[in-house]
Amino acid sequence: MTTDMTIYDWHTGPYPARVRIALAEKNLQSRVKFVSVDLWTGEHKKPEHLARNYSGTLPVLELDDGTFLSECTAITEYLDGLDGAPILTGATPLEKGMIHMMSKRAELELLDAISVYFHHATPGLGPEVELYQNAEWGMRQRDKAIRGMHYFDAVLQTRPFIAGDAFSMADITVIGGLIFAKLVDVAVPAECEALHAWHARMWQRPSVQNHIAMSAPNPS
Ligand code: GTS
Repeated sequence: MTTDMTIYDWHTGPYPARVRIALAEKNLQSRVKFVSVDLWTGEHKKPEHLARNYSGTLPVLELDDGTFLSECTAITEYLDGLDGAPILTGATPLEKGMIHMMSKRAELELLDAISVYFHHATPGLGPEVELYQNAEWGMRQRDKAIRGMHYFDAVLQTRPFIAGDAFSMADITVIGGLIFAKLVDVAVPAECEALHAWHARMWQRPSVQNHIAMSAPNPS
């Protein structure tokens, strides 16, 4: 099958993971060609990538007609709608509202907070890329992420998935948050039992397993 989409990303990145997992859930991988943009050398801040995405982040989806889509939520919406049978972003207005609310909350309270911690309170991507760092702000965001974990634990005590009774984009966003948390050694508190149980279930999903296998460091 010929590809009709290109994804610019970095294979171990937690945000790219969101789109890779969505692609696998939708069984669309064979339509996509992947192009690596090296975060560790700051390739994502160079003019060539800024022309794809003003914000200078990954991932970016390029369509065959040259249209660029960035932001994981927007890319997931697009992919989910491709076959007219959305399974990740909701079918009814209420499902859509809940999924977007919970996915945004997962960004604000967990994934983006961990990202700020990484960029501000650790060496991040190194001095060439991290031109401004504020360690105190980074540590506050780490605390925020841990509070977020407690919040999602409370949510999962009441329902099987982050936005309701079915797996959705909101679960994928929390998965991205926990992938990032693991990379930077921020552990899920032991008392968050519902979050731990959900995490174990999510890591059994073929889409997540596949991503983890693909993003494992090269043994050589
Ligand atoms: N809101 C954006 C989205 O949802 O796509 C955030 C994207 C983002 O921060 N991507 C990371 C990035 O480009 C990629 S990764 O950290 O997950 O690998 N970071 C580089 C930087 O300099 O911010």
